[in-house]
Amino acid sequence: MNKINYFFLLSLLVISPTIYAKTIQIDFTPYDTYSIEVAHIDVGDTIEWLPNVDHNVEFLGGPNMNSLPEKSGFNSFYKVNFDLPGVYLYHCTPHGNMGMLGLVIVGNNFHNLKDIEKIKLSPVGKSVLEKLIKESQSNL
Ligand SMILES: [Cu+2]
Repeated sequence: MNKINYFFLLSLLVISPTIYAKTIQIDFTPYDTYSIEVAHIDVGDTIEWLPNVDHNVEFLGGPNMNSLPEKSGFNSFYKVNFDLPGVYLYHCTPHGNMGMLGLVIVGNNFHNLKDIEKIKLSPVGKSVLEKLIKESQSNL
């Protein structure tokens, strides 16, 4: 292999994770819900939540409970890159008690689902979480 081909292959190896990683956007509906309530993504993908004056994103659980993404501000772009496979649960700080929740399933991996189910929520929140978990598993 000549030198030019070698560097070409090497650069392909370095940049390919960036090429294949996807970004999806989540907006807010007029009904105080996230436009995508159950997001299935691959390890390395990014989610962007669009700015909204009334809503934000606050993570309640994930595969590493000691290192959850920081809570977002209101009316600001928020983006999280997901490097760990597993289930993430988030809510909107002021509307979480009304069931404004979202799930992110990274790499089709449910190993920490039991921990997510143990997270303390309002009765409405619990019922929405149950619904979202069912939905997340029927989409497989
Ligand atoms: Cu909200």
